[in-house]
Amino acid sequence: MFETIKEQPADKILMLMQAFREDPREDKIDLGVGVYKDADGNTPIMRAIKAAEKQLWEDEQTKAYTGLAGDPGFADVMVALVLGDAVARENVAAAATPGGTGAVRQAFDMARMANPNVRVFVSDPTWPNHLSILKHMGIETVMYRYFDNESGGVNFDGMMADLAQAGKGDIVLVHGCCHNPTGANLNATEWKALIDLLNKTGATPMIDLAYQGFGDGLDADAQAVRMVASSVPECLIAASCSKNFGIYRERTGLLMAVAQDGGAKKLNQGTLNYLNRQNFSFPPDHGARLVTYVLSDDALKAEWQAELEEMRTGMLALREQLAGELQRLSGSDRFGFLAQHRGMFSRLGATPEQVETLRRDHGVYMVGDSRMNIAGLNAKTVPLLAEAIVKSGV
Ligand code: PLP
Ligand code: TYF
Repeated sequence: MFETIKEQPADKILMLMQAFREDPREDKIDLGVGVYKDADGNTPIMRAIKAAEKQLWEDEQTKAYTGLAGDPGFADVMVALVLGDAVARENVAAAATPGGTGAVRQAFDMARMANPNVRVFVSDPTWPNHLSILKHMGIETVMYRYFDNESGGVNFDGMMADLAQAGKGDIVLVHGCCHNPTGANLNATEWKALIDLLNKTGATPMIDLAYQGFGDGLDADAQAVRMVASSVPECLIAASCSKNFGIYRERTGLLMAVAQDGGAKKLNQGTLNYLNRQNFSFPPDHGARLVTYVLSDDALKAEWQAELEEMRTGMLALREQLAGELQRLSGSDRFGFLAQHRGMFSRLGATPEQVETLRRDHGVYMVGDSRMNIAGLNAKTVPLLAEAIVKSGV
């Protein structure tokens, strides 16, 4: 029977990872998959996580099942980290999920339970997995204009015009900060205007928050999410702990359903529990427990924040250096957007042919749409990349 299944397209980002590994060149540069790397190209276990693991090994007495929504302590610390005091805790239903991806998937599921004909509006471009999960689920997807290739910023007027077409029963998916794949984000005024539009149309926002702490800081990166959650009647938030806690393979995420009507929490919590049960029963616990340890202990939390800040400011410095080198070599300011972008990624704006030239002639691996993982650079490779970019005619 299996032969009736069509071959599925491979994940382009993961294919690129494989191609990089197989390239024998010593001076190759990996700007592919979105994993943080230090100046030596390593993805270390964060200090606070290592300490929490040691403590957990000492403390943990059982590995019996948790609840369907995971450990309630995890939901509490994560709701506080993401939402601060923008929304009353009793208005937030939350369930642990396998990574941010699990939260995204369950959010789509919940939206479809609410409206079998739901349309999901996604930015053009967006994280490819958004599109592939929606396609797999058979959910109608509508692209809204987002990235402006000319300026390297957001085409906000286009975005607003397209989102005016969304209505009640539709989902508008936005990236809470550090847009993947472009690095271009809305400013506070634009967020405010977007919220007004959502309230006017009645469409429900869904916020994917996978990089809190990688852009302008932990609180600054949550500002938009908090503004949205406190200003619309309902929203969904899919938070990932993979990047900001460096626990990618532990599969740690949280799906939140926020409703201004506190009475809705019981129903929403039941829905989130139900969805977990249909898909995998109990969510993974190890990563969630590490996050709970770190966020519940002042010393561990301070250590984690300090290391996250080192990572964040390191990426910002690389952005500045790259924009500066490119200005020097190209004699123009047209790459200035690289310093304005936030998070791990920037879309360079190169053609597929130029991306291929960069790979073939210079050993520079970026995703086909010219997305670069800034954390794949260090102070020594930035000038090499800048030279390769200019030589490739970008
Ligand atoms: N959403 C976006 C936009 C991402 O870039 C990622 C990245 O890894 C995720 C969600 C979820 O990641 P994970 O499932 O590893 O937590
Ligand atoms: O966009 C990225 O590179 C990260 C990591 O199927 C990732 O979000 C890449 C591909 C994938 C899952 C995660």
